This record gives sequence, C-alpha cells and structure tokens, in this order.
Amino acid sequence: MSTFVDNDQRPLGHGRMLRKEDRRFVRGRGTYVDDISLPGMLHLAVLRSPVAHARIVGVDTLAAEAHPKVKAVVTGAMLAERGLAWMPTLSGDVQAVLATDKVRFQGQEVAFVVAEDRYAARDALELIDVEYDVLEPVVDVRRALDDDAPLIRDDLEGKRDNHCFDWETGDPAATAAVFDRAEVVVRQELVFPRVHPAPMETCGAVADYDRVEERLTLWATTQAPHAHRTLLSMFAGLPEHRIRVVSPDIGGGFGNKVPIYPGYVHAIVGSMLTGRPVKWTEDRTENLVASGFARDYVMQGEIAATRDGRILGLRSHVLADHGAFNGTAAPRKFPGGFFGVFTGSYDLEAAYCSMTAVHTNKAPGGVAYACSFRIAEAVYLVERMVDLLAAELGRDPVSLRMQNFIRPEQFPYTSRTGWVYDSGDYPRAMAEALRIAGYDELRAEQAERRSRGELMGIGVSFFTEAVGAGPRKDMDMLGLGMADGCELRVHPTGSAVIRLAVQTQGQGHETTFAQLVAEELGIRPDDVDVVHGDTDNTPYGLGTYGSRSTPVSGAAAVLAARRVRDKARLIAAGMLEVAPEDLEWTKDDSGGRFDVRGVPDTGVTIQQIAMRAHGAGDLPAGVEGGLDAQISYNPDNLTYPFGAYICVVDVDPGTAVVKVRRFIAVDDCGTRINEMIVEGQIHGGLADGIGMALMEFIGFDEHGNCLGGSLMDYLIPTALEVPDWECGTTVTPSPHHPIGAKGVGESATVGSPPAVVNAVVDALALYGVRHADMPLTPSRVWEAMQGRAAPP
Ligand code: MCN
Ligand code: CUN
Repeated sequence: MSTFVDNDQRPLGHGRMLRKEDRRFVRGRGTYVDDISLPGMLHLAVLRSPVAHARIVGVDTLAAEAHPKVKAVVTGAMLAERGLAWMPTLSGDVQAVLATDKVRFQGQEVAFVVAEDRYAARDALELIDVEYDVLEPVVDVRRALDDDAPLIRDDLEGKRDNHCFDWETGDPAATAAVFDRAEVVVRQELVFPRVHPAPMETCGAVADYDRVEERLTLWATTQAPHAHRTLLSMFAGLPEHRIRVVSPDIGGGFGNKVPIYPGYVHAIVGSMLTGRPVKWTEDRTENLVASGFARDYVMQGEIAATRDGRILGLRSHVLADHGAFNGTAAPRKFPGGFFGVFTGSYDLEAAYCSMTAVHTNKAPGGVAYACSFRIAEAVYLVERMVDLLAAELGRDPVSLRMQNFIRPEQFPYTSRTGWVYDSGDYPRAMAEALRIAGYDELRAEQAERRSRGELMGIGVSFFTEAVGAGPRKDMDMLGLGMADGCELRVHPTGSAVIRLAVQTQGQGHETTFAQLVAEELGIRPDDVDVVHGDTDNTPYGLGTYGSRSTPVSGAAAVLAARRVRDKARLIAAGMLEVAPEDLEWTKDDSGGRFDVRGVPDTGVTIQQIAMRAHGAGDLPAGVEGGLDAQISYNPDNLTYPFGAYICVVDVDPGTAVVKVRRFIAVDDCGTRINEMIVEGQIHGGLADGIGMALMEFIGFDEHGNCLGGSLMDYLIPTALEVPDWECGTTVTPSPHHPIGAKGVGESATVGSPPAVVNAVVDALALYGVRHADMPLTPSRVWEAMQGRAAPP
C-alpha cells in the first residue's frame, strides 16, 4: 500500500502533498530534545536572578552540594576560573554564561545544579543562597541614555553609558530636501512592543562529553546547528571535528532557537565535570522570561507627500531596546537587521533612518518571532505611516497605495536605501485581495453600520520582505559567510537521500526538499529522504532563519539535482550509444527518463541510469561511478516576497473588545513548491499577527519584573480569536532562484500586524482616533476611545 498522498495528482514533484514528517508526528513518534534519554544521564536546573539589576555579594552553595542527589553545583566564579564565564553572542557582544559581578535582567542565570533527577536539581536550587545588593534598574528605553541612568554594562571596559550601537541608512540630505518641499508631512511615534516567539517546545539540550575520546555530542533545540558547532568550538576551545551538534525534531523555533543560550553551555560544562550526559530543559516561565525576545522598537515616523498623494519621502528614528546583552542574530553588516527596507513597496524619492540601540535591564535577544530580520518592524512603520497619510489627505488607503506602488516594469528595483528588489507585481496582488474581500461592498457596509453607531474597521497593509540571506559577500555572522551546502546521493535502485545545512522546526522541509529533488529527477517525493539537523551528517551552512531555507538551501537542492541529471545524461548516452546532446529529458506520471530525441519511449529511466551508475559495465570515458552531487550555494541576491492583506474588525463600543471578522491574505512568494505547506505557513503567521496586534506583550514593572512570564499573562491567540483565513495567490517568480521560489515562512507575521492595527484605528475613526499602540487590548482601545493616551 502506498503511504503517498497527493491531492492534485502531481506525484513527481511540486504541488500539494501531505507532509511526510506528519506520519511520525501524528503518531506521537517525533523525537524532541527532551525525548533523548541516555544511560546515566543527569539533569540540570538553573538558578535565575529574582531581580533585574543587582551586584552579587556572595553565593553560598554548601547546602546544595550536600544534597544527596546533587552531583555538581556551579557558579559564575567557578566558570570564571576556567575562562568560561562569558561567551560571545551572534552580534559580537558578550553574554554572561553565569553571572559573576552583577545580574542584569530578571531571570538571568546565576548558578546551576546537576543532579540525579530533575526534581532533585530543582529542589537543590532552593538551597543556594545568593546575596544581592539591589541596584536601580533601567526599564524604560527612553530613560536608558539619561545622564543619571544607572550603568548596566560596567563589565565592558571604558563603557560610560547604556548606549549599544548607532546605525543609519539612506540619504539624510536628500530626505531633508524632499521634506522641505513637501506639501504634507505626517509624524507619528509608533511602538512595536516587546513580544516573544513562545514556541510550543521550550529550549533545551542534552550534552554528552566523552572524556576518553574527548568528543562532545550536543542535542540542542537549535535552528543553526553548524553555526553553533563552530561558535562552541571557538568559545570552549574544543576541536570542531570532535563536536557533533544534533538538532532533532524541533517543536517550533520562530527565531527563538537561533541564539546560543547559556543553558546549552551549562549542559556541556555539567557533562565535562561529571563525565556523564546532562540534560537541561527550560520550563515555560524560563522560556518567556529569559530567552530571546522580539521587537521592542520605539519608532519616530515621518512621511512627506504632495497634496495629491504622491509620497516623496520617509524618515524615521528608531530607539531600539536590546536588553542587557546584544544577543541579536543578524548579519554583521546589518546591526539593525534588515530594517533598511522600511521604504516598503513604494517608489519614493528619498528616505533616511537613524537608529540608536541601548541596553536595558531586560532579557537579551532581538531578532526573533518570524521577523525577517526586523522587517516586521519596518513594515509596521511604513504601513502605519501610509495609513496616517491617507487619513490626513482624506484618501482611501488602497488608492493611495496603488498610486505609489513600485510599478511592475521598474523591477529589478533599487530602493532608496540600496536594496535590489528582484521581482514584483504589486497592483496585481492588491487587486486580487480587493476582489476576494469585495472591498467596495465592505466600504458600503461600513458606511451603513457607522450611521448606526457601529464600529466596523477595514485595515489594509501591503508588505515587501527581503529574505534568503546571503549573498556571502554582504552577509556573514561573526565572519561565517551565509551560504549553504547540500549533498545529494542517488542509490542504485533510484531512490535518493539529500543532506541539508538547514533545519526544519515545523516548516515541513522533509516534504518540500524531497519535492524539489523529485521534480528535478522524475522520482517520487517518497523516494527521497531528507537528512538535516546533524552536523556529522550534513554539509556546512548557516541554518534556518530569515526564511532563507527555500531561497538558499532550496536553490542548492535544485542545483545539486540538476548536476545529478547532467551526469545521468552522460551515463544514459553511453547506455543508448548516442551523443549526450541527442538525448531529451522527459517526465510524466511514471517518472523521469532520457529518450533519444524524436524517438519517444526508447530511452532509459532515471532508475536504470542509477543502476548503471553503480553497477557492472563500462561508463563513458571520464565519467566516475555513482550518481551524487555536492554543492555550496551562494545566492546572487535576496528574494523579495510580497503580499496584500485586508483585515475586517468589529469593535464592541461597550467593552472595546476587538473581534477580527475577516482576514484576506494574498501572498506572492514566487513559485510554490507545496501549496498546502505555504498556506500553513501563512495561516500560522496571520495568527501571530493578530496575537501581536491584539494581545501579546512582554511588559515590565518599574522594578524590572517581567509581567509576561506565563501563558496566563502572555496571551497567544487560539482558534477562538482568529477567523477562517481567506487566502489568495499571485505568482511572480524570482529571476535568480533556479525555480523562481521566494521565501514565505515569515511573510504573514511581518505583513499582518499593520493590517489589524489599521483596521482598529479605522473602526475608531468615529472617535477621532488617529493611532493607538499595540497590543490593542480592550483597555487600550477603551483608553483610545476616551480620547486619552493609552497607559504605558
Ligand atoms: N515553501 C514553498 N514554496 C515557497 C516558499 C516556501 O513550498 N515558494 C515551503 C518551504 O519549502 C518550507 C516552508 O514553505 O517547507 C517555509 O519555507 P521558507 O520560507 O524557506 O522558510 P524556512 O524554511 O527558512 O523557515 C524559517 C521561517 C522562519 S525564519 C520562522 S521565524 C518561522 C517560519 O519559518 N518559524 C516557524 N515558519 C515556521 N513554521 C513552523 N511550523 N515552525 C516554526 O518555528
Ligand atoms: Cu526573525 S525569526 Mo526567523 O528569522 O527564525
């Protein structure tokens, strides 16, 4: 019986197909890090700071060490003796593995215990006595650079204030000039609050250090196993070839699993000290309070236009809260991530952005939660500013966007901040969204409801992303170039295995990468196994984030398969005794084959060729045996997916509760490998967007206590809060990707928050509301309706 399911009868490659990995997931047969159990394994628990900012006066571990089940208690002072108290972050800062001098955010790692079981390890934490000399914390990002603000990073030599970095992009003089001659200028401060990716599986690791062989195996919840291996080698001084990082099934990453966390290092140190495998698993609060956050930008937006709606310029200053340590994962040249694409989908004359990043007494992180390296923030800025301009001009937000879109014939388009958009047809995507929404009827309905005092809002957003980092000449992390390896082997019987540098966290790579190879080789996706997430068994590459897997590794997989096909042609030519150029590649439901040109069905199948490649008999001169290919793919450019979103909300005038009634999403990610998986990515991202716009919030009180430390406080949307998505598609292939695919994994998270906020503000127009900051909880919406400022 075939286990292969194909919904649209295209069994050989691209197309709708159920996910291969779900066979194990729906049967509960996935293997997550916490499922790893090794003989003699010990368990690790982390003691975390209860306060946001304090000097450590003393740590007394004697009682914990005396616990009968405790094998080791480790403090920052002990790590410092071995030079391991501080580790590098992905953005060139350092982060405490365990605090030595001070704690700098609530939840920071202060000590860890390794014990025989998880309960004993937790119990022993309570036996550790830490004396803190509590210091004033910096909680408000706007206060961080005040002269009298307490200094957070006194660990850094010569540091006098909480400044983290400055960055700018665009042309300040040209932008000032267009603002000077603009007929209309609109200004607004926009806050994209701190949120958290909150993956279902928290972070964790199992470290197994073999003292005899001096080899380390680390199972870890990582989105970038190879990069982590290199960094661990550089940091811990272990030879890289004796480190194996395994990222098994991962229960959601969303950027939360890109950084190297202190917990991974604790597990390694614990295993080295005890000589036994050590497991560390975060609980939910640890994940929410101490692991990589997202956003936290305060943006001053300014947009300049003519009175007839021609957008001339965009200017922005961003105050970026990077928390206690700059743990952002972004290519080295882009400390503000890809915020530079903040000019969005519009052909304007000039743009300029300056950014000041600061340290606060909050958890480190930064680039996470399906953000496309800060494009979520950039899209929010431009799409709110365009709506504010539309309101100022009394224009419909759709017609204003249509008037200013980059036109299809302008691609490839170089933006005013230097990004080369590869391809696009924005009016077509917008028109499709309007069609699905029935936009004119919606506006008519709104007018009618308004006349009855009902609060219906229609919000529009249009986004362009830049995803698929490299190229390596422009993009690296800590000096590691952003290219991806890929290795394809075709077995004698014609099935294949592809080994990838990227690693799925739920995106369905085992299916889509098999489909890519299947499409090129004319074999069934079920006959292609995908191996990833194991540095010993996959080629080098920088991992999965920034929706780069399809643009970079996907391209690598296609080109590897084409190399195999080129070799297959040579072998087929030998088998058929014709010249290679006299062969024609054909593919139908039964598979792929080389036929002699003009003589159908006389040729050899890919399976026959594979057997010959490995089997007895001569191969053509110069052709080696086997049917394998290996490639390291360095993309020419990023890919630029885009989309048009329309959100319809109803606001209850009595309770200020926002209900999302409809959500229309037209996405263009070029050629789609698997429609179903793409839709799943979009559905998930839209839910994320509704969550951020309406309820998700990592807040802090004045003492620096995190107020989002459980799923009772940090609200994420459920099926009750989201509508049935209405998705549409346009396809504008990327000219430089071998099958024209663009990334899609973050599109909906990036594009949807402004659509929701624009809809709520539109609903509140009756109250004269011009703007309200996320999350638009009932209390915030209520405040806005009272004409008062929202509470901080
Ligand atoms: N795809 C496709 N056709 C395209 C583009 C993509 O069929 N034109 C498929 C891909 O082959 C892949 C999936 O869609 O199976 C997502 O592809 P891609 O856009 O390349 O993104 P990545 O695979 O690199 O995934 C990363 C991206 C990011 S950065 C975050 S954050 C996020 C996201 O994916 N995290 C996720 N979606 C997620 N989905 C799940 N379930 N879990 C996460 O942690
Ligand atoms: Cu910005 S979150 Mo994804 O790039 O892993």
